[in-house]
Amino acid sequence: VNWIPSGDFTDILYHKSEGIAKITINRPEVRNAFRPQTVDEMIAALSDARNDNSIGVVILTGQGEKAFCSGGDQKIRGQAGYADAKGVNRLNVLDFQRDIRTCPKPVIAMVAGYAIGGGHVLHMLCDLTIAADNAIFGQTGPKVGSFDGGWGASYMARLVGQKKAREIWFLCRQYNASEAVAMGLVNTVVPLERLEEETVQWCREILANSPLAIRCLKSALNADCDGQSGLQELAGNATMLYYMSEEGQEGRNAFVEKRKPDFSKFPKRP
Ligand code: 2NE
Repeated sequence: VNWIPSGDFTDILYHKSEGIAKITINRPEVRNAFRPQTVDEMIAALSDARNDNSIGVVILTGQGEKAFCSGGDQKIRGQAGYADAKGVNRLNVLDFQRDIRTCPKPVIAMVAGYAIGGGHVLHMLCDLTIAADNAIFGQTGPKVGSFDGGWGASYMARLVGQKKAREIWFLCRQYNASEAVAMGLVNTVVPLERLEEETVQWCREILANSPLAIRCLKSALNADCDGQSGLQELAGNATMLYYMSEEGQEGRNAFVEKRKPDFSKFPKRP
């Protein structure tokens, strides 16, 4: 793939090619742990990918072969979150989690090495996970004085079941890629040297399919877990499709033309 660099970032790399956007956490010296700046940049890049009509799928990954992401940067963890450049404590990764979840384009985690702690939650929140055969998965919260009781707990249980989710969180063990695929935590495992090739192949297969169908399916699958905000996403797509119809446009046109709307020609379908 001929990746073209995009944007101006310090903690991430951002590339585009062939309808694919790739966000790479670029802090390999700390196993791609994120600080607030890293998260702000991921939010900005994902927003760009969402708003770019040429992009149909997003890859989230980490620089190097040792880690996808090791979670929040413990060295700058303050009393109430992770300290940003001004010393303000923040947990802005929760905003990024929501953005992955609500992005109408599939987000694929491409995992080499460790996906640990808050990094593990990020891969879980992605629509698909392609793992290299050196990938290692797990939570560390109860060891390092943290936990994620949001999607990090409840969505994990949807993926792997209640017993396994409690094991992962209570024991803080690490799991290899074949264990992860067996428990439904990842979609497939490939040799490390084929990781990007295989991920891009999955992207190309998605890109060959109907973007509207995929958009509606993502929000439908989310709606099952996400309560009223999940229904809002699904319903937003229904509104968008209605706006695209002649029937929806008749209402707008009548208002703008200061006349009564005429919906008489539109069928009252069974
Ligand atoms: C990731 C892991 C298992 C890798 O182990 P290994 O042996 O391959 O590397 P090593 O030597 O531990 O790490 C290499 C360098 O990266 C730093 C280390 O401190 C070390 O730096 P130096 O000593 O060479 O200077 N590093 C690694 N992870 C870091 C981190 N998260 N923050 C800052 N520096 C880090 C092993 O390194 C590991 O277990 N890392 C910690 C994983 C962890 O506990 N993450 C936080 C979980 S809590 C969280 O993410 C969270 C949440 O629960 C809720 C909301 C938001 C965030």
